[in-house]
Amino acid sequence: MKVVDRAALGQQFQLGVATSSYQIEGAVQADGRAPSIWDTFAHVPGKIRDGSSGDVACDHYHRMAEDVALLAWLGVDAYRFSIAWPRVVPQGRGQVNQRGLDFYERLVDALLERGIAPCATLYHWDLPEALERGGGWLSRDTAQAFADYSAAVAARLGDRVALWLTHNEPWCQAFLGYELGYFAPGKRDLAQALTCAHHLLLSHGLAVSALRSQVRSPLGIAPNFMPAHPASSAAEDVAAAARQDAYFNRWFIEPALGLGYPAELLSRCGELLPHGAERDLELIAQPIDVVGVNYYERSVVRHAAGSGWLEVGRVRESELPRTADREIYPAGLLEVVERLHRQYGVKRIVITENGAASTADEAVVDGGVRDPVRVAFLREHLEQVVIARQRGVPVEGFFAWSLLDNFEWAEGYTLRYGVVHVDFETQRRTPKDSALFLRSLRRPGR
Ligand code: IFM
Repeated sequence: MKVVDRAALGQQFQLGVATSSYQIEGAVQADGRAPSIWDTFAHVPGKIRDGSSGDVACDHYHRMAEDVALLAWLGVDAYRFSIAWPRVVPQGRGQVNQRGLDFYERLVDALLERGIAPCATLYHWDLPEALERGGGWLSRDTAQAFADYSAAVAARLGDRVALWLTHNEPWCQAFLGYELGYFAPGKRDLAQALTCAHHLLLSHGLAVSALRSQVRSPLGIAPNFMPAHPASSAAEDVAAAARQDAYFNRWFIEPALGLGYPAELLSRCGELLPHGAERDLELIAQPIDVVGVNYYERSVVRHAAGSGWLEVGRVRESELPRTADREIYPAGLLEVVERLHRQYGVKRIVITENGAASTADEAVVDGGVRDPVRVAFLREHLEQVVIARQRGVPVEGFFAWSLLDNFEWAEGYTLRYGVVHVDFETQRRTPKDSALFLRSLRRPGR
């Protein structure tokens, strides 16, 4: 076991917590915000496990000052939040809503006053519904609309945001949203998923170009990574793991880094890509400064003939302990960052998400919340970060997911990911033991 303390992480290391707009803000009609695809989707009966929505969520929009005070108490170096496109450009393109930008400006300034670096993600899945009506991510024009929206945000906040991330977990938007129907907009069509994925990548490239001329802070993207391990040493399971890896781990980062789409999968699905997709690869591969890593788990897979186009089956049996929704496999984080650095030559890596879920009944007792699984989870993953840094892998920061219990997408409020407990009846915030653990890692003097 490695010691995880501030000295082991380094004084320059950026320790933070992360959130996203639709999961915490609520106030879905405030100050000119228009609906997003998640407002629509969450209100379709049967889509969200507990029938809930992000209508109120953590009411962060109205409690931002209190939440920034919590961040200051935690002593974090940085805070990663996402900006809601439908607050800033309610119809997706055209008129910029200054009142939407005012909110993020107040947030950024409040963070800076407390010495906390603001790190902004431009897209965490809340596409303006107005764009969806015109084809959403299936329309190439949405990529340019995203770049224009990004430029509008940078025009207001470009002098103060410390790190810009274009997309959060584009795999989830494309494949959970368009292939598997589990996320908004709830489609089930592989060709649509691949089209969405391509337009997300294109929008990333266009946004990076737009931002590059406006801001000096580092730019990047935050895909999710999940090492794919074969269930056995049989050649067909090994090949299945390679396919799963290309599908989940390589589909976004390789085009973004100028390596094109993984050839291994093009033979299975390449004809479903938008016509002329290869001509966009140069636009997509704009130089970026940082790769964000969202890491939660690995997958163990086997060959599953006839199970769909990928012919991969996930094996869930494992001896390892689990959180409320996932196997705990800290070594996978090291595997991901080593690969990014050694195979792809990435020079700056930030862990943009990592965290553990508990069930909804996690409760406040005697003014606190005992969450030993989450404390151990964070400690063990930070240990992997310490090891990575000792091996020369340039991991510069770590954001725990999440600051607050929040709206966990299709799982509603049935899972709690926060280091701070939220009572959704009263909106009372109570730091959990995991918050105290993060606090114990703050820089001296904070
Ligand atoms: O809550 C999500 C977040 O929005 C994206 N990454 C994974 C988290 C936990 O499932």
